[in-house]
Amino acid sequence: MTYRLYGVRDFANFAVHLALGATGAPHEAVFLEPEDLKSPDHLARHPLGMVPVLETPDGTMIETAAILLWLADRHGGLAPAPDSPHRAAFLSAFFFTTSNIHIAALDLLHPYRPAGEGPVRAVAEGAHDRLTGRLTVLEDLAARDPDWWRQDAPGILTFYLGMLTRWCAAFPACPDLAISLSA
Ligand SMILES: N[C@@H](CCC(=O)N[C@@H](CS)C(=O)NCC(=O)O)C(=O)O
Repeated sequence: MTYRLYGVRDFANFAVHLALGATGAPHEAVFLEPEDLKSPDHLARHPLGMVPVLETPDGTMIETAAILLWLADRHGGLAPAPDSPHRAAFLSAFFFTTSNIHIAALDLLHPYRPAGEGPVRAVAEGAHDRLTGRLTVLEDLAARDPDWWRQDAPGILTFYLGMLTRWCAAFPACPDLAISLSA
């Protein structure tokens, strides 16, 4: 079966698209417009009208982290295998990224969401500080067990983090609070 990935350009489907490409498995990407996400057709795929959505032989999947981990387990080579001694460190860093870094990135990109337009600057500055601190934590985790962090063999963590850091560099609501990729 050909995987079918539903997404919007530059939304969270980007990491899944990179992972699908790395598996070499047949896949197609269906790009929607943001205004299509709450259509009955898409709400039938995702109860909140979000992306990514991946159609697989085992059924329709939602949630970026779940999809990435499922692809890694199914196809191998994109993360330490369940019996690998590096699995524990990898899972810690992967879920640190999906929860702590992704959530902070959303506040940098959409600082009006928590409480409207009033505190936008304060929310964005707080997000920038949290991101800087949390990326430093991730660097410390990587230094402890760099096996899953090899640049010659990018995997699902690299794809996820690459997407998040690209967002934080390219799309912050306050341009002066962009996260520097070189830093
Ligand atoms: N926890 C979900 C979040 C997905 C998510 O936030 N998707 C955004 C795009 S990056 C979305 O679909 N936004 C459209 C909307 O909220 O209407 C996941 O990781 O898949």
